[in-house]
Amino acid sequence: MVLLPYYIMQKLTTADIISLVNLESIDLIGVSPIKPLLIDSRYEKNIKRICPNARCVIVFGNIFPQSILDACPENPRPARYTLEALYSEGAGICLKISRFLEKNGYRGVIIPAYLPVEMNYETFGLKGELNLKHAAVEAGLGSRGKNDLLITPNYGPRVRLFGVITDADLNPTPKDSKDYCTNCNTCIKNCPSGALSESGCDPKICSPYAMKWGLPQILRFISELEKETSNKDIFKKLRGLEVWNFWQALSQGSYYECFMCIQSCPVGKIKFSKMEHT
Ligand code: B12
Repeated sequence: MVLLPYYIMQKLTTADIISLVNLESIDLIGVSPIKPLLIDSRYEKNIKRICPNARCVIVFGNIFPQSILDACPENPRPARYTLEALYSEGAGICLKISRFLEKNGYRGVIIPAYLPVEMNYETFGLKGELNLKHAAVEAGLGSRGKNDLLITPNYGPRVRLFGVITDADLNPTPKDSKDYCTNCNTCIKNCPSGALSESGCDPKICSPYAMKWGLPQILRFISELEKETSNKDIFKKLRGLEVWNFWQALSQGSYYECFMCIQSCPVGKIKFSKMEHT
């Protein structure tokens, strides 16, 4: 048996990371310098703590297949299932990047792409370790659209984003100055909750509507339960379909039932041939 040394300190390049990730069929990848992302003291303190001497963020996106999104809102279950698969796929690739960086003597800290987020009364769990949309814009993956999402030239907003912070001195990929949002307002017109407007997305409106079986709805359910006066009615509610749906969302980890701001965007949309029934 040959025991290889765990790591060899080596100069890494952005091309090394791109070729590692290309093997995973990821074609949306870039590197953002860390500095422009530290827009407030919270991010600054946090990044110092999780990755001392952080220099940049490797950011990539995996594609959310459009046909699955097109099945919403009639049936959001395939999209809910796919979302979890996308997050697992991305997490696996982040792990590969992190291990690769460590083998070369550098830190590689994965930014949670979704949950967990820090829970406090200031941000109400609505702020990530780092803003991945911001990182993606800085790395040249696309531009910020009216739907408040990253719009990429080829897939529109139909990409999930992932990031690994590192102290390796990688060359940033150039920022793209083009605006890919066509300003057609389709996303605003199609937002069923009214959360989207010219001034962006209001998370207080989006969250309870889109996360149909998430925390805001669990809290509403509990406060309705508190109003019940008889034990019989309490138990009836506890055995009802809402609790089954909460159980399903909690055990599978998918809470979103609305994807309209992603689905409705015309940028990069595939025109599928019409289905013919004979
Ligand atoms: C918290 C969160 C939410 C919250 C709050 C949303 C919000 N507006 O931030 C809720 C639950 C509502 C939510 C909803 C959704 N989310 Co969300 N969410 C996150 C999470 C975990 C953190 C985001 C964060 O830190 N926001 C903090 C606030 C302050 O940031 P901000 O809104 O960007 O505000 C700043 C900017 O507006 C900035 N700003 C304004 N204009 C511009 C322009 C540029 C160029 C820049 C750089 C900055 C900038 O100034 C503000 C102050 O800092 C990220 C993952 C991550 N770590 O990034 C995913 C993430 C942003 N969500 C995502 C998605 C897809 C969704 C949903 C579509 C859910 C779904 N059904 O799948 C909806 C879309 C809502 C919408 N249209 O915006 C994706 C976006 C992918 C993409 N292509 O852009 C992410 C990146 C998850 C991922 N890993 O892919 N989300």
